[in-house]
Amino acid sequence: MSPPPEEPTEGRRLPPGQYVPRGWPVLHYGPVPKFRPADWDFRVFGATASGGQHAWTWDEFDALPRTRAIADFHCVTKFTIPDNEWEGVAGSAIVELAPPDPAATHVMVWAEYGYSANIRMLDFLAEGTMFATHRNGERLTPDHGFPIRLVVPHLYAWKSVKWVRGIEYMVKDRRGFWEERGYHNVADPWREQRYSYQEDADESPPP
Ligand SMILES: Nc1nc2c(c(=O)[nH]1)N[C@H]1C(S)=C(S)[C@@H](COP(=O)(O)O)O[C@H]1N2
Ligand SMILES: [Mo]
Repeated sequence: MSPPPEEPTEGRRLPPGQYVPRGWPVLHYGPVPKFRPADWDFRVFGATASGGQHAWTWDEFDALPRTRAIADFHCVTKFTIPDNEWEGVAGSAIVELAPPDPAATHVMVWAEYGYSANIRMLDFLAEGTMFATHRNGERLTPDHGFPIRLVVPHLYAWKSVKWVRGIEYMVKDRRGFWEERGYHNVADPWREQRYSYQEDADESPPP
């Protein structure tokens, strides 16, 4: 599940079937949302420990404690962008500030226009998982998810939701946008988990 230790980019092992393109492609479904800081908030809802919701304004969210990680980025359409330096707010920091009910096992990450992706709580808490605001020292551009995008470097990039507006803690797994449309529920690129027909029974959400 985790990538091999740091090696030089030349000759480094990529997940099966992946290649390194020129540049950083922009890929998403639908239009790029306009950021309106006064209307923006980040909500934590669903199975919270308190039973209530948490919300941060843009200024509050942008002032949360920050983390950095260097990681590759793997799209299921087979491009891999190596060595991105991501900076942002760790999933684990959100869990500390807005704790889930202990029964919560999964997180649905929600974006503008209703895009969503489900991940396991362990993916959300993994080292490297964060709501990124910067890549390689620069603010994200609108087409790459400004003001924040999730980054889950150890999973295929459709789980790295752009334009995130909130998360839902779940006590039962449920498919997100692409997971409902034939993509793998777990999405580990090292195991080439591309499509839902490849899922083992224990990798699918309950009926
Ligand atoms: N909100 C949203 N996030 C999204 C998507 C999308 O359609 N909407 N597409 C995903 C897919 S399939 C990929 S490969 C990456 C691409 O990120 P990039 O455009 O920054 O390369 O964003 C992911 N995040
Ligand atoms: Mo993708």
